[in-house]
Amino acid sequence: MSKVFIGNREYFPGISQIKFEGNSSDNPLAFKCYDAKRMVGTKSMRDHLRFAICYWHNFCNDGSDIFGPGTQIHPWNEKSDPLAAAEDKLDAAFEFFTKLDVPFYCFHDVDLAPDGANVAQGESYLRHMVDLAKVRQQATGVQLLWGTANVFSNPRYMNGASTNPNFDVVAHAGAQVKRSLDATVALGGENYVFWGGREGYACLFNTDTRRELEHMGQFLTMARDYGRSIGFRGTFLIEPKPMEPMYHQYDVDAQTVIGFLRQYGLDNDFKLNIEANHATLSGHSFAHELQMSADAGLLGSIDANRGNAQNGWDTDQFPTDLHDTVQAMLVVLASGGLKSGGLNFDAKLRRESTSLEDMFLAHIGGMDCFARGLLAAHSILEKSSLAQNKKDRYSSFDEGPGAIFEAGGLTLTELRDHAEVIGEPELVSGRQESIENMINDHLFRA
Ligand code: XUL
Ligand code: CO
Repeated sequence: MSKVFIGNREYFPGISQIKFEGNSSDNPLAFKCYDAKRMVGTKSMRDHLRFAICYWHNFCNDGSDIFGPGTQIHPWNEKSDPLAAAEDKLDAAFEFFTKLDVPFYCFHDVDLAPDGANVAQGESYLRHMVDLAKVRQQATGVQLLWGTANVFSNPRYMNGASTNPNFDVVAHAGAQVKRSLDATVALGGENYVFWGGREGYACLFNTDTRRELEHMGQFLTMARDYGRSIGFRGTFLIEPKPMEPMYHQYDVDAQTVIGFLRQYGLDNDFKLNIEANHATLSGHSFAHELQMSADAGLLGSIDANRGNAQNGWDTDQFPTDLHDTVQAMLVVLASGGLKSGGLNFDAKLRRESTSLEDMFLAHIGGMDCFARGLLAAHSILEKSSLAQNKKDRYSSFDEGPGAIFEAGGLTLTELRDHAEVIGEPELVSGRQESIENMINDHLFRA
């Protein structure tokens, strides 16, 4: 591709297409491991990893936090007219996507277009931006991994969106989800995400939790039905998170969400979008949350980032921990791959990282980190005895009374009688240290 920007202006001058240069390269603006076309097993790295860039952290935020204003100056943010600024932002975004050569991107409705002064204006702004995005998708081949609605920033959502105690607010959330579903379908989005940003509570004693959860089930059912009625054939995703911004959020973790989806009969249409930093906020590991989702057949997609081990907040840092990515890719590969999901970098630059080049460096690092994780995980699954050892560990359930127990054919009394007959079982090592050493060995072979 000779020209990797769309409009008349280049927003990242001096940075050309990021290329794979291999492990020996010292060029910070090159991939050391991510080689899109390289085959790993039967699929290319590009198809295994299905990287996506998020709109919000890169093009909408400027480093501001609760203690001070933004530190990052963005050339796409110069115009005072919000629609004109949104158009510049779109061009900058597609230049960035193509220079990094990622296959996908993700957005909230209000990332792409200004919110508008009322429902109709918001819909019309979004339709305008969707038309422009469609042209840019066609010109570059970049596709939409998922769309979503931001139903947590506007002050009206301070007490939640679908779980708000005021029905009129629930209606506004409906309007935003409807326009976001329309946008996602118009752009061929493969998934549609619900992150329950303020679906929860700050005070248990002014909250009817039973009623709020029923409203959430009802709302998601309506969204599912509307999406299907306009031809959305992709996957709906729920992104668990236990807290931040609320003290308690209903979508605490994967197992809570799986139970909720089954209770409301939504588990044929919905899967989970697991975010690494949300997993650690809920007191679990990233790999644990992926495994729980995979076990339920509901692993949909991933928001790739990491937290900070010392403070535990949702710091949304770029993934750099190889252990995290190997463990994640072990679960992903063993469960059959990402299918229609992807690896969306829901990660932001540190407030102190103020150059536009930092955006590239952060994504290059994250992509290489997952590529290395992919290679190590593939090597472990191909060459080590990990899977066989796990299978062997449960072999007492493969035949005899164990198999009858699994099939539901034993009573508690028969279980007791078996214990009496066999006496004290022998202690069998779980060999955890051997597994941990083996993962490290494969990491440095990858
Ligand atoms: C917030 C978060 C969101 C969702 C989309 O913690 O992860 O950006 O991914 O609303
Ligand atoms: Co996220």
